[in-house]
Amino acid sequence: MGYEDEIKAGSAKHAPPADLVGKFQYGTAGFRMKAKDLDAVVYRVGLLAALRSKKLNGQTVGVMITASHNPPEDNGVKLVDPMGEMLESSWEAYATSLANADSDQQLVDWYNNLAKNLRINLDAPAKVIYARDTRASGSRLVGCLQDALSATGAQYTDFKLATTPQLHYYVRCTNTKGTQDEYGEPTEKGYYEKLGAAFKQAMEHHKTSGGLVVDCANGVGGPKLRELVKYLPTAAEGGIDIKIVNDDVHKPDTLNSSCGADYVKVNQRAPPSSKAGANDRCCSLDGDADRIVFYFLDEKNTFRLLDGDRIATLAASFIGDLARQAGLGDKLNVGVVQTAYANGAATMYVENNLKLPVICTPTGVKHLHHAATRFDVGVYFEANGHGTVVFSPSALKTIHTCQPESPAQADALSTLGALTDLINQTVGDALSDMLLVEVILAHKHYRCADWLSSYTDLPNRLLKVEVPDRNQFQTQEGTAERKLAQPQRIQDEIDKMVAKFSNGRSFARASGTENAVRVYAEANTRAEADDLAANVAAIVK
Ligand code: 16G
Ligand code: ZN
Repeated sequence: MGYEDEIKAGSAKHAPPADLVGKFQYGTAGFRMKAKDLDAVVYRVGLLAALRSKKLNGQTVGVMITASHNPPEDNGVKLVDPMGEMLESSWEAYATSLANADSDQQLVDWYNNLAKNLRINLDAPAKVIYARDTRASGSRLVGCLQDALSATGAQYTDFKLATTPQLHYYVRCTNTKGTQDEYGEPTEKGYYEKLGAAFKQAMEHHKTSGGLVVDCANGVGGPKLRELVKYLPTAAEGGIDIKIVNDDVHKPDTLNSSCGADYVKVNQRAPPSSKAGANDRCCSLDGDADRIVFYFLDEKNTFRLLDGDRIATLAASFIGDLARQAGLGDKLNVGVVQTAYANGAATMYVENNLKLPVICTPTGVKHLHHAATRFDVGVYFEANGHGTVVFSPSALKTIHTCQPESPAQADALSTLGALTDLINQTVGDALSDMLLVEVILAHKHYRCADWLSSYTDLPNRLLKVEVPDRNQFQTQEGTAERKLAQPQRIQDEIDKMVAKFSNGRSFARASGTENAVRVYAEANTRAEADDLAANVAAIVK
């Protein structure tokens, strides 16, 4: 059978639900929906993965099957480019068009058209690697993917269960192996060894204090963290005393249910199952372990959240200090990238106290990541806990070739060097970020309360508004989603409403992952923030 017949045969096996054809959309995090509707989409993403790899001369492309923090019955699929970054944005439209082909023949035609328009040699080799989270639907969807890869003659490797950031890591390692940019061993063991060794180096002469309770959202982060722990120094050796909770991956319904980073961030409370006492350091991962938030109960038993903004400010301040201590203060420009959801107080703290530049981008890791690469050291985090730090090639060179002039400089350089390995440079990684935070807290002799005290958050509220068609809500270019271009009437009304609140800030944007509009509001007091959010939600509705 020729490839066209193979593609058609596979497509016939994985037909899309008729009522959804024309509606599939490669969004902020790829395709995401009820898992039962996803077979055809995954099959077609497999075709595109093969095309992408062929286009890139057989470099390895990744496919991750996950729906992250969404409910257990959902699933999703996204592509990872060769350096472990998100799929190049012009290709998102190709993914959308293949997903919406309304017959097997049309799918083949569009596949051929893409190859022709993009000048892809269909005889070129293709290499694809993939993994999935713990969702029950994952293995069935992997079957759909494999059918597509077989039909296109792609070589493929199944990394089975992995966190999303692990897959990004595997992709980059595979493509850089044997080059001067070698990123690590493309194996699970290689990932743990790299993080373990970097953590050990960064913790030289330092000790963590108190334990850390890690809520794994009953997702893939649980078993992976259990493995990682084997590569870390024990608590007695100065490592972290980690207590893992919510790591049941055998009851699929428990995934992200009343636990995990999204639950904690959205509800601004600890998981109801939490037994943590006052000042116990806690953190929560999401279902695919690319997001993390920290929290604790203060002396008055009040819940205190340390979200992505807090991790960004902590990391930026620490790295800025290290660069100065290493004598590289004027050689490394450190900057912070946030989205419109960053608390206004965090932005002011970075600009006024840390004296570092801040860039604001639209939501979605690809935007933040891209902007972060404009700095020598770019710290990017979404408030929801997704983020990382990227070091430019020249920053890496500076750090690794600098000759220290004092023991203090040598120490700072060694820690900085360790961070470049500890931090997953490909994408936000909850496990890597968790270790980063632990290192910083140990170096600064901080408890959570000290970390929290660096600035005071402005009271804020995030609401979700169900709307008939989210696509009617278009943001204005260049405003990083803080203003709507369409419907203009709604933006005008929001502006008028915000003007009634002192220090008020509010915006509405269409979600990239659900058919809803999100409303964010910030104001001087809790009551005003709630009031502003409710009023803006009413305008949007
Ligand atoms: C996706 C994004 C996440 C973003 C979220 C916003 C990636 C890998 N993930 O999960 O960064 O915060 O979407 O969701 O880019 P929303 O568009 O529904 O608000
Ligand atoms: Zn996630």
